[in-house]
Amino acid sequence: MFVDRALITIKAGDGGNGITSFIHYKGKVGGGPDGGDGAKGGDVVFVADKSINTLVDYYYKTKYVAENGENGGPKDCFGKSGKDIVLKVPLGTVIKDRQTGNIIADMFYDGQKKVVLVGGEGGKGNSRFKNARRHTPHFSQTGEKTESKQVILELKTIADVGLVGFPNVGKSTILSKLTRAKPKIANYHFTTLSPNLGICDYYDNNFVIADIPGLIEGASEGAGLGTEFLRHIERTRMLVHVVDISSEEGRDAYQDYLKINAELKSYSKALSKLKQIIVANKIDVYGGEERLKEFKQKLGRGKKVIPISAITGEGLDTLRTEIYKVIQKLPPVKPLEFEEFNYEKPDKLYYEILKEGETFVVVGTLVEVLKRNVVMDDMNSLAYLHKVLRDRGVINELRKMGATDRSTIVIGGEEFELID
Ligand SMILES: Nc1nc2c(ncn2[C@@H]2O[C@H](COP(=O)(O)OP(=O)(O)OP(=O)(O)O)[C@@H](O)[C@H]2O)c(=O)[nH]1
Ligand SMILES: [Mg+2]
Repeated sequence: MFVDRALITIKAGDGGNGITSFIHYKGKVGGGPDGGDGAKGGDVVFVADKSINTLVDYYYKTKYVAENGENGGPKDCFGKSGKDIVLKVPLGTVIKDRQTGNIIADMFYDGQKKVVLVGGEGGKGNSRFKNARRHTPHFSQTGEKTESKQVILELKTIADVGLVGFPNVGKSTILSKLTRAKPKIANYHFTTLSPNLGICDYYDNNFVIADIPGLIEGASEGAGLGTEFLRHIERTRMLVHVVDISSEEGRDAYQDYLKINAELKSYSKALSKLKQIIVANKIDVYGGEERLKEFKQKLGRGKKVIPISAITGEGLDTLRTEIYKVIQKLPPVKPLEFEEFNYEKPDKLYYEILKEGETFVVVGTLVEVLKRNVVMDDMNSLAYLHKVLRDRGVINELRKMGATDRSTIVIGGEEFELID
């Protein structure tokens, strides 16, 4: 089954907890602290892999959770880090945040890697809180917890050329003749239900052609197969617009041409602006030459038409050369241009207060940030520290937990008194 869109839930691993523990010697009590740190949780990583061409795996399995970090152990044992979870996706997969629709990554290059969710940090064990004055800290830090997220995976095929046209005009037949691809071909509408890709050799060069399901009038309103699959030619460099010149289906090639262009335009302005090569297929059918003349007349002088017969092979060499000539002048296929969206850790400035008697230790990422930004023997810097603690609610929280002016407040290894 071909799946080109999936909604999945991902979660990075939680950080393991640090533990509180003391050294035990045989027959001796009162050993120092030896509680080890908890370990970091695993990340959620996406990797683009050219050997995959559908998102079908993500249709069947929709929840992906990285391993949690282990808790610390006694004897200063650190926990084991949680394993990352690696999700392989086809080239051209766009990862979006479900909630905002923001683009997180365009997995464009083979082997491209993107860490979408970072595992939680491990908590510190009690041996980390020992200092000259505090020999036996009875507290340790919990690991950082992570949140699950929903992401949308959307495949935007990477190809140089896109084949567009009504159903049954011979798009898949053309692909099968220009490349080694073997798409399904049949004399009915909507034979092609999902994109087919093929590589067309041109001397020492080659280019990739994408064949997509046929479009019909009103596709943008959901008629036929709708326009969803146009996503697969959105990033092509040019289009080959195929019309059926046989009129076997009683349709007029020129009207078809106008209708397809209108559908492209209502889907996306950018798509409708792509350079097109107009191809009149099935020229082998009786009366083809005459209808070709008529078609050209209606199109007007400025427009070039390449008549071909995908069945007999007539005109295919000309078409191949023409495509090559056009794409050579066009910029290569590029990844999407977008403002990259990254998930913030939920508790980027999180803190926790650990209490032991009259000592209160503030720990967490907030403290790490402060440690980097505050110079302890500078008055201005200390005023800043105080302001941050007040604004972040740390001082209120300390009061609530029973801290008084006589308490010792430990922040980043430094001791303070509580002032409002
Ligand atoms: N006589 C003639 N028949 C052709 C030619 N090219 C394709 N056909 C026939 O037209 C029918 C449709 O061909 P496909 O290649 O499946 O058409 P398509 O545009 O891919 O159709 P959808 O996938 O349904 O959109 C088949 O029966 C082909 O054999 C041609 O040059 N001449
Ligand atoms: Mg087809």
